[in-house]
Amino acid sequence: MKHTGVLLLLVFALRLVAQPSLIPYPQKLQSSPIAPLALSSVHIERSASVQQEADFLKAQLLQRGIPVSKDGAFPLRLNRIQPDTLLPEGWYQLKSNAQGCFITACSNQGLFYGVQSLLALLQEQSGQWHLPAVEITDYPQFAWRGMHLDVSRHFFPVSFIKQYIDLLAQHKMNRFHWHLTDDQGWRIEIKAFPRLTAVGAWRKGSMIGHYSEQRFDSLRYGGFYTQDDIREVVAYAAQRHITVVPEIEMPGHAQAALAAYPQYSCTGGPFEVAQGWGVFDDVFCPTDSTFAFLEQVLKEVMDLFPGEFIHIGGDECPKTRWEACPKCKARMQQEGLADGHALQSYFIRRIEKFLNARGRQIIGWDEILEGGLAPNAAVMSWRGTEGGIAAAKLQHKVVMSPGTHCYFDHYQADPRQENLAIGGYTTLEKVLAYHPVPDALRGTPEAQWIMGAQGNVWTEYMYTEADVLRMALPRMSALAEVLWTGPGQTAYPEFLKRLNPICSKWEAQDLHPSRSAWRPELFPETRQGMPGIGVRHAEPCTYVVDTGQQPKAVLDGFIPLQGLKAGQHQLIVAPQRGVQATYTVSRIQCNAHKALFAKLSLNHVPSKYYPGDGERTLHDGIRAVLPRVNREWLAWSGEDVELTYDFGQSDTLHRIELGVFHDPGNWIYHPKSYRFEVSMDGQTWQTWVPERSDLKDARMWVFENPGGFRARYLRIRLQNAGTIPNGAPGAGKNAWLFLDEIAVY
Ligand code: TNX
Repeated sequence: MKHTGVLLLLVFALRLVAQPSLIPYPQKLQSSPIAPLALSSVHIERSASVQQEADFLKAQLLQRGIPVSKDGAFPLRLNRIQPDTLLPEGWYQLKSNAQGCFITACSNQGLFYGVQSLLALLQEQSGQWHLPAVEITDYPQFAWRGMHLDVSRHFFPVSFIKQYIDLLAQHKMNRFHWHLTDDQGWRIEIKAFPRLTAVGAWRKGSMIGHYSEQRFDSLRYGGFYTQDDIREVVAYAAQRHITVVPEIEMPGHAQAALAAYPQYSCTGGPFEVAQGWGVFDDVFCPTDSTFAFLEQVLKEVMDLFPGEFIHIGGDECPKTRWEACPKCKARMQQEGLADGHALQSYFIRRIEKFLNARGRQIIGWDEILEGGLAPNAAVMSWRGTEGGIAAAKLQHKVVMSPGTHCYFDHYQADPRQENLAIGGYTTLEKVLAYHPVPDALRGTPEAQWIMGAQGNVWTEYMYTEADVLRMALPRMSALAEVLWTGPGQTAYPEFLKRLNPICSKWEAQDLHPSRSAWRPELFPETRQGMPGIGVRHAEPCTYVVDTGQQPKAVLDGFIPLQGLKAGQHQLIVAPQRGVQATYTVSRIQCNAHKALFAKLSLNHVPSKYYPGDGERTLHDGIRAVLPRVNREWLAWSGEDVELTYDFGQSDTLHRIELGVFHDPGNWIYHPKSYRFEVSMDGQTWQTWVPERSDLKDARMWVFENPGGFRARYLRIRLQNAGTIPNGAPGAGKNAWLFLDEIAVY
């Protein structure tokens, strides 16, 4: 009897001390079997130099309604001990038991991380706060744990920047990369050059919709931070052991600055602050007066930002103006510079010298490697990992931020169910699987040059604070787990379980994280040659095809498309145990048609840049909605395309729907001509002339013979538009021919 009682108590306690929802997860955590400790009131004890962390903790506790007083019942102790060089930076220990909660560290930073863990451990149940009894030993795996935010494309007020910094702090991140200047707006007050913000912070309109649509509104848009604002943010971040890394873009992405001071361009202007996104030709002209201007700007920047690194941009600088500019030519001759890349390298080196002389280091995007890396520069690798690898081999410090895993402006789930984004496809699972040390460096001495990684939040398509939060959360959590806990340490299903209550907390605070990772992921998949829809989800799922159908179980993560009536269907997939909220349902439109099950061969393999899923992409039942997710399209540059279908036996066909695309701004053109041929034996071919054709829809051309025609083989010949005509973007280059689902009925 007695034993049963103890056992029950233990089971009850264990249930309550389910794995704590900590992200990033500590290096070592031991849960004690004793029941969580009820906190009615607490008092804070601290070592001498720990005022700031104690104040922070107190404010956080009061915010949660936990009384803090000198004679509070439960002690929380912040204990700073002698520095130990053997312990990694940020190291701390946390022990909580019936006697109190004891956080020990050799640095205030370590204590701060202990405080963050303590706050994350606190659980509220019907108004009563509990702290589980645990023992934690913890430290980070990477030194640079960063998040970036672009405030140029869209501007966010100081109140939001602080919220963002709070989120970094919760994740034990320690670098906030503040992208303050770009073509679409200069956002930092510079006393010596007031026009930078009076003129450069405001644009006359903004792009609406996706870049490929080239549509604009005509609303004045802008904003900037005063130097007081900046000081406030820097101090706020410092209290949270976060260094703010300001970015002042040069020599490219400078149009807003040049709108204010056109004399620092090659042509003299005039310019307007850019309204559209992209890369612009007018950049800083490397004259002495431009350098004097930039040095003055950087002086004020250094006064505001005490951190070691100043980010000087360096990316996407077209050399068009420089190549046509007498001042640039003179500079190149005088300095013995062979080309535009060498001139860019000269530019960056000169700025580096200026900053180094004042005790600062530069960091720049990986283009600063081109033409020769400045002697002490750190590199942020964004165009994949090559830049990072090259810089590490040259023994330069590196922050990894490759587009593939660290661009949180990319889609995080099926674009059909997401708000508009720039493109790409970077799921939460993919971020969690990221390893900041590229394969090529792993296990080599050069790996030590990789300081860590950073998530980038470019805001072309993030108009509001809610947009930023939805794109940054929870991918930031996955990156924090990688950078602190370590790469490859965490299984995705376990991570999702830990993340769920954290997301609920954010939701309660109106900080809405994306819940896309909780929806079943749907994608075209072929099994044993048969097309279907692959389903990836943490739980068993059911599906219905169209409404009013009986749900069926998804078996083996696959829904076959056989047996569907010809035509368009909506497939809805949901977790079997029930739909808890709308975000757990996924939908996809599929087209059942004859070409789904035909054998398709192509005369040319598609471009390696748009390989799709091989020829299957053209008959997988899924029509690409967006032209920006590479895997949905096949594309050919300059080539004519010939598709041959074998339906296995002769059949009656009467309608062909051709998924095409036209976007001259991106060098993509409709086919110049089309031709259809049919055959019964694959040897002798006859031309098929459709009775009706409809080319009105830019994305789908339709051809029909309502009476039908018989064929076993069908060949479609599409002529590439060829060379892009004069006056159009990319004139003289090959046009792209883009194809997607080709449905045959
Ligand atoms: C490239 S990343 C840029 C940014 C854009 C971003 C959009 C980098 C150094 N330059 O200007 O906002 O792509 O993903």
